[in-house]
Amino acid sequence: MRSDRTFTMIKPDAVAAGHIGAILAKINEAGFRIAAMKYTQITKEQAKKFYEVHKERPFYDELTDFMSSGPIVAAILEKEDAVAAFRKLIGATNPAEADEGTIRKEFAESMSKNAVHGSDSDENACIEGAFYFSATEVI
Ligand code: RTP
Ligand code: MG
Repeated sequence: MRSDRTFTMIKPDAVAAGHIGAILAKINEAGFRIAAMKYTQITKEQAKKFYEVHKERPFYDELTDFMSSGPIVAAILEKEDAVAAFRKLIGATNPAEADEGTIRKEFAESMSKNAVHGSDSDENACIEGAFYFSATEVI
């Protein structure tokens, strides 16, 4: 399992607020290389599949409604220890607890509308990247 890749989505709240460019700039400045990128919108069914690990959680329905509510940017990013480095860059799930300088501190509205997703393990980064990109779409 490679450890230099993670998967991210710029979520519908941040896309709707016009933050795609600013968030990509922070990702660039932090030294991530973009290996794949797509502007797209997923259906409720696709969101339920993507977030299947959370299906027993109380926020599953709200989360999958939200993630299918508007366009997103999906991307595979490369950097050494990508998963941990990217989760540090995005900050805590709840923006009220996110450190200064993190993407969620700057751009997230709330716990549910929290601007970005970042994979939580190398294995999930691989699974989540494959959900959006075929092998030939990863450069
Ligand atoms: P993500 O997967 O989006 O990078 O966020 P995360 O690891 O920090 O958080 P996770 O526990 O995986 O939860 C996935 C997303 O579900 C929403 N959530 N809402 N209302 C709530 O209590 C609640 N808890 C989680 C968030 O949008 C979170 O990013
Ligand atoms: Mg997560």
